[in-house]
Amino acid sequence: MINQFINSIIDNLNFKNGHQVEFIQAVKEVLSSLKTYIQENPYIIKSGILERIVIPERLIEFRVAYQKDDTTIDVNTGYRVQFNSALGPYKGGLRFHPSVNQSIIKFLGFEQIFKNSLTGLPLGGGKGGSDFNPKGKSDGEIMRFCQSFMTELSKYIGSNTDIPAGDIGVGEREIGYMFGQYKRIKSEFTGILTGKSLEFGGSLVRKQATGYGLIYFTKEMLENINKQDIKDKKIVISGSGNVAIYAAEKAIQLGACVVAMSDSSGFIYAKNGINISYIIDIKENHRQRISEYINLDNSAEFYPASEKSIWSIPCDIALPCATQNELSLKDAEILIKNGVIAVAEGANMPCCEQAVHLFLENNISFAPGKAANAGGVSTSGLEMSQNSIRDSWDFETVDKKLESIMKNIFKISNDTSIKYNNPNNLVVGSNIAGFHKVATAMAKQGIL
Ligand code: NDP
Ligand code: 2IT
Repeated sequence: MINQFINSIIDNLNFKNGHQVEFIQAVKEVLSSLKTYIQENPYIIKSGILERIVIPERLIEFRVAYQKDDTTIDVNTGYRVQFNSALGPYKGGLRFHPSVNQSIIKFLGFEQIFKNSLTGLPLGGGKGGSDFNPKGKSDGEIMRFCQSFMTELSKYIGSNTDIPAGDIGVGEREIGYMFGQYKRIKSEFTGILTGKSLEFGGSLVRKQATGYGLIYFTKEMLENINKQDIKDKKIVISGSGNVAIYAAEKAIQLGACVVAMSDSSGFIYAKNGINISYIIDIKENHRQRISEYINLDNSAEFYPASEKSIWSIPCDIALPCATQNELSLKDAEILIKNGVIAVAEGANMPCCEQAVHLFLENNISFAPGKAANAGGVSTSGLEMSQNSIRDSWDFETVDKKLESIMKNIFKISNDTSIKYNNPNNLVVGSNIAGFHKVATAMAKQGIL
């Protein structure tokens, strides 16, 4: 009966949005965790919670044009999905990547609802971005794109309405240009974006937050489930952007050894451990490709993406921190064969559905993204608090709050997995825990 009900919601989505494969993948993953919860809570069906929660409150799509340095015109599509505001103003990042479309934005926005709920902060779920490709663009082109994007987006956001932040292709530089344009249009200096520079309302630790939070969560999971320490563990991290870099930095601080990192061109393998300051220099200071690393450390090797998968490198812990569906069933089989004991998602939905099932079947500790990578948005919430009270907290204060939020997310996900007869299954635990608060709030706010 419950199965049939859930299937009918997914069938209906497939009928309307069958081409939005990432969105449907994300919805299926959440809904299939909720069976026992729905059985015990008839209000879910009575209040039409599932039928409503899978439809965004609003989806905005707009044209973003700007002039390139060579005077030609580059035309892109911009998006903002305002998915669910039951718990607070819409909150979630902006992604600039050529693969961005409605499906990607809706899957990210849907995930964000439950992630933000898990943080315990008053944040609704949203996401946005553009199919704009920042690679190879000059600083002037990036600025003009960001200004054009914000000219339109400014109509729909506000510090009590919707507060975007960064994601793939959007970091401190882009947030700065967008903040400047918003301020210029509205004559208003408010915290409408998070991830700002420290000089104008940014929070200490926001840059490090997703990566550090991922490691705080992984440490907690290892200690509680595996009864092991992160120290001396061999770690493979995909990506070399914001999340990957600071996950590596914190893991190394805690005595782990990060042996491989990647970008879309391939991966580097340094069997005695990567020197993260070289990666920061290559990626943050020079915006270069990861293969540059072998010029700084001649014991390291580079493998092009077309030749070998980063997941073929044996490790104790795998941290996919690049993009959705980057870790396939085949990759999962190889990781398990090579003795992996834990996998934690720094990216959003990086492990394909079958890979997740295989990890769970093989009792590999698995931390789903909406729990494990929630440190970024949590610290965005802390940035909003500081902006509201016109104050700024020191590094240690914010870092301690982040660590305590991550420990709490682990605890509620783990406790919920036990309560719903799926001990150690943090997919079920985090989905039910995140869903419970949003669904209860929706029911109490009436049929909207
Ligand atoms: P960045 O843009 O800083 O870095 C992205 C990294 O992933 C780069 O190394 C990039 O390589 C690689 N990558 C991106 N797309 C692809 C692709 N299609 N194939 C292969 N490699 C790819 O982004 P972030 O580090 O901020 O984000 C990484 C992931 O973490 C995303 O899934 C994001 O949604 C998620 N996330 C981010 C948070 C944040 O606070 N920033 C918070 C929570 C989750 P290349 O440069 O070659 O493209
Ligand atoms: O996926 C995410 O949680 C983010 N990109 C961060 C969102 C935020 O609002 O800080």
